[in-house]
Amino acid sequence: MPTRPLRITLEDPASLQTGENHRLAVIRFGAATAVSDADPREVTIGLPPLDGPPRVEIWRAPRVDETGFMDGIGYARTPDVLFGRLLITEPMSMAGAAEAAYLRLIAFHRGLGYDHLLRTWNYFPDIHAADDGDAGSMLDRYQAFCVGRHRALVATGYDETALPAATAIGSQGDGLLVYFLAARAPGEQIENPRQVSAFRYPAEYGPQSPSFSRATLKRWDGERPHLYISGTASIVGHASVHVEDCLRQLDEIVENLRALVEAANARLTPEQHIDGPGGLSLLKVYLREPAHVAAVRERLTQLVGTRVPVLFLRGDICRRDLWVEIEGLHAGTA
Ligand code: 3EB
Repeated sequence: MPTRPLRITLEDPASLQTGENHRLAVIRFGAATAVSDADPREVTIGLPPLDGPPRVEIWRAPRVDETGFMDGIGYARTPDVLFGRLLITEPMSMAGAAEAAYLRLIAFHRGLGYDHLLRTWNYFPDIHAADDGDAGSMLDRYQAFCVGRHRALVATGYDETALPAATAIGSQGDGLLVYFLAARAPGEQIENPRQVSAFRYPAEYGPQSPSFSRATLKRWDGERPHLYISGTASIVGHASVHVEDCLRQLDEIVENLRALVEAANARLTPEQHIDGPGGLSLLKVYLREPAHVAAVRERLTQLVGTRVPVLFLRGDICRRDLWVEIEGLHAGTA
């Protein structure tokens, strides 16, 4: 029996008809992070859109079996995949919040029998601020997030070969927002030959290397494969390159995206090959400095063309010397 994957598209908010029951998730972008108490599928990320008409990200599936809330996690599921989201606003250290969030979400996705985490998104404010939790800690909040996430992954028996692709970006508004896609059947971890795997970064970037894979390739019976690409920055090896030069960082990111798509294609038959990055179904561009958006848009169009929908958002990249980061999805209707 063919599986029935989700599709992820950027749309005019007016296309959100009420009562539509094929929706798995609705992701909005605004001034402050918020989740809906009424609809477990809805989240707003505190990442102000920078350019273009209003857009909402909609995940749809042919059949959504159930939506609900469990242990404070809003979710929706199909026979094959599970969307879930949680927002932690209780005052805690960042390490404590990340550990609590991941312990809860892992217990939750496993409890429902969707054992494989394919992709996570992580947003929290003041990403460069000192973590105020652990007394005497010299960590910033991103480094502390990595510590807490890793603690939860170790406690629940995750190993390096099962790490999901991820994004972690500094947002606006209270709390740690995590949302994720899990599945009954595993995806395949893709690493970037131009970069050291994030989970093997040396200690100069923080006491705990970040627990994510560069991309997840997900095949579906009788359907085109999906590729979920992590937030990708101007990093070669493990070093930030072209620091404080936004357009050169963009060039390097596009090279990284090309390398990732190539690494994924090496696992696929020629008929299944993904045309990327210009043929992906969505690019999300995170920019530290709003004033850079026009130049970045122009250069990105030169590099990848006009076919792929692109969303520009104001957010903080986890290393201060990086000004732009791009994530990519190949999960559309084509
Ligand atoms: C990097 O490549 C840039 O900690 O989950 C990108 C994507 C980054 C995900 C994460 C961090 C994360 O190291 C930062």
